[in-house]
Amino acid sequence: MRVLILGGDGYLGWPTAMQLSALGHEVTVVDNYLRRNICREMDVRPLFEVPSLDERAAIWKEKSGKDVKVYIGDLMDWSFTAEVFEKTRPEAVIHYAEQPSAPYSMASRRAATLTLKNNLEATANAIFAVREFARDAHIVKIGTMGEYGTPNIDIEEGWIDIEHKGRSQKFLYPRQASSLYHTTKIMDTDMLWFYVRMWGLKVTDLMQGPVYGLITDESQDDERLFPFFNYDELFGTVLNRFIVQAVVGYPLTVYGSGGQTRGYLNIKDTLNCVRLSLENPPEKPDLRIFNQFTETFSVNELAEKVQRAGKTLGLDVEVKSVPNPRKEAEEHYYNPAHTGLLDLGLEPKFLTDDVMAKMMEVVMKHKHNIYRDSIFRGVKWD
Ligand code: USQ
Repeated sequence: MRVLILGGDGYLGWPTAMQLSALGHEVTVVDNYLRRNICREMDVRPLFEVPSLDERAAIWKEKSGKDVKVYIGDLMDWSFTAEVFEKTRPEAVIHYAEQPSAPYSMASRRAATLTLKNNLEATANAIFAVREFARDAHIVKIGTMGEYGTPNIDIEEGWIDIEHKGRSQKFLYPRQASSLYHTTKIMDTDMLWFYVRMWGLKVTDLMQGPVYGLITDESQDDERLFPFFNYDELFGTVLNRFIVQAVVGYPLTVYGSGGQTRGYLNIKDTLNCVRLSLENPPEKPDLRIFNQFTETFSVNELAEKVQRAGKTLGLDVEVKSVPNPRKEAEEHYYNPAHTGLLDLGLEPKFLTDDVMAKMMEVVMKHKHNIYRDSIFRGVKWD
């Protein structure tokens, strides 16, 4: 299949590109290095330097004999987007090309408008380009579980049947996010649903929880192919942060009372969820939604697990509650459905002590790079 990956430089984009290329798909990646540039601007650094996309494609070619085609440019620029789609004529488009940090989106007016513009315009241009150059392409979009927020009722998989005054209809499940970044993902979902109704697109919107992990099958024997791994407050997801904090002896930063519960998944499962969605496209025009996570944990549970795994490596891990910089419920009901991807054949890789210890071992090798000042900045939501 000709697959176009938007946002191919990121934490998930590059590992996805390698996996699909290894499976024999014809892969093209696009990126404008937005995440790298914001990291530089905000003085936060990935755990290890990551070669440019062109360099990584060359390393991958050397290892696998397979080509990954690279375009560097901005998807907010229509002429660039049109050129990429016209030359590629993708059969599937995987859309990761968004500013992915909730704290960054709340850091300033400039960061907020950048997030709004980038995320919505990239999505709109991708939709327009599919219509013009790849009419039958299946769009696989990364949304977020954060679109739903933490309602006091069970979370369904994207849709809910509403009965009202004796009549009923299926609607998008109610959404109420707790950051501007998450709100842009709600807007993306709405926009996709609108164009599914208008133009008959085929879309899979993956409501993904926070991802953890470092190594995927294609990068395990070559660190130059590792993903862009953040552990700072802005771009690091909580478990990745805790693993790095454990290694460098920084007390685990549990925000507030630590009862915040989310659905988590291993980066290897992200790749498999995306692959399964790709291999099983909707048969007719549709907005198909899957909740993409494998296990739910509270922040306190994660901290305890990291503390225990650290012990097996001789690390004395301290856990410390810090005043929560975010506005979010710290104690809440959380029961989201997640059967769609399991039904497609997902075999989850659960969070074991061994998985965490292996991550810690890799992080230890790069301990000298850890920039302690970036671990907690306290970006306040209000
Ligand atoms: N948290 C802490 N301590 C920390 C960092 C985070 O207690 O040092 C808490 C947060 O307050 C939150 C939970 O851990 O309650 C998860 O935080 P996170 O930073 O791992 O996740 P989040 O900001 O929601 O965003 C991440 C990704 C985002 C993705 C989202 C999925 O950055 O791109 O969409 O996870 S979800 O959370 O399900 O919306």
